Amino acid sequence: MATTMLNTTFQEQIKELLTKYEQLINRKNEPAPDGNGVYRRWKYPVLTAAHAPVFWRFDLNEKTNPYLMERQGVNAAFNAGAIYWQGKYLMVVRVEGDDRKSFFAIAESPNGVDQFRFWDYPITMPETEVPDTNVYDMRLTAHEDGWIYGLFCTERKDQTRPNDTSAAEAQCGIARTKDLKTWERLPDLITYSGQQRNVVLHPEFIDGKYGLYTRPQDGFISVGSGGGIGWGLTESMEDAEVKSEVIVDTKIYHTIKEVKNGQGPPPIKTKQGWLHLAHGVRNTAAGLRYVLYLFMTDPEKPWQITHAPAGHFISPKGEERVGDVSNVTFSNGWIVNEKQEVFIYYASSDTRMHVATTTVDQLLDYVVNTPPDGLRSAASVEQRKQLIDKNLQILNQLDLS
Ligand code: M1P
Repeated sequence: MATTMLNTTFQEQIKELLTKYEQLINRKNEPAPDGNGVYRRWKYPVLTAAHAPVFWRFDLNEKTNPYLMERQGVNAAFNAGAIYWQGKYLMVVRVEGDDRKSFFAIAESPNGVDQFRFWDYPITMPETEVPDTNVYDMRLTAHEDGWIYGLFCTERKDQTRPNDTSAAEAQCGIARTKDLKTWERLPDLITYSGQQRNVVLHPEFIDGKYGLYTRPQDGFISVGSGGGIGWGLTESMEDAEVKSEVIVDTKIYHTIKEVKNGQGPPPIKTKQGWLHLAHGVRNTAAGLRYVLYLFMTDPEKPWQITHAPAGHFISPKGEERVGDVSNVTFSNGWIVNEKQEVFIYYASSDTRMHVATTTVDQLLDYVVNTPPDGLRSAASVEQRKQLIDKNLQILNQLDLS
């Protein structure tokens, strides 16, 4: 086999790049101090643009790249779906190149909190007859039919507004796999709402049909008068069509989901009901603010909410607050392992991925015992006074000397 002779300096430069890369991948993560008892954030982001392999970005041939330039930069690694697969923690990451195009790539870790390493090649996602301009935010569902489905947003130019170069249309793309390597693309979801984003497949059949969490929206960014997390059924995923949607979780004035919301990953099944992670959006003078929240639905009727704690569960903190789209936390992937530990993968500011860890029991406690939104300041004060009353009684009995 012919080998390429590299000059020593060039080889040294490559080695340096690889050494720095390995240091990043092998950096040990540690729980951040001061958890809130509900979950624990971890100190370092679990994936960033710099985690993209050196050989994805640089041309390592001295003849064609004598300056060892980064030829195809990676801008961000965020909004990852997740799955526990053969004892490993896998994310299907939204990798965004410097050209603004997103693609999917799998990163794997032995423990869920560090050492995430991308597989050598990104996913080759087949296209439908109408090519996608951009694909992103995959939700992975290991369905009881035996397939792993990836539902994602497919974005294309809005052809009805040819003169507006930012007019886009979002719909739900669907693919499935058995090994996470070869993907079969299925036709896009048909619904009778204008556009769709944040569509998620429920993991179990409902009366022999597939259940989908939807997010009907009038426009590409704005959900308009519609919105909310919707729910609908389809007979098949091979020609998925939701004829009617009901709203599971609606937008509400002066809450964390006043402007829009969307289902995060597929819900987690527990004896008490389905645990849902979602994002809620409100407007501020500084632009939109995205936070994460939890709710629970009925074990038999996952479209009916049984518990809805008030407010956010995770909001952008510290460095998470800044990035390409600042003040955003977004999650479309979480993992429950055999010890009932939960790994919540969330992106900050459309830039990088983090993990927060907790357990199913802690999430259930949070969902069941956090008061719902009273929707008025006075109601919030009453809720807090009840807590203060109970606590002062306890504190008065404590011997703190
Ligand atoms: O920029 C924040 C998020 O905006 C969109 O989410 P939603 O449709 O709920 O507003 C998506 O583009 C998402 O990828 C992005 O993180």
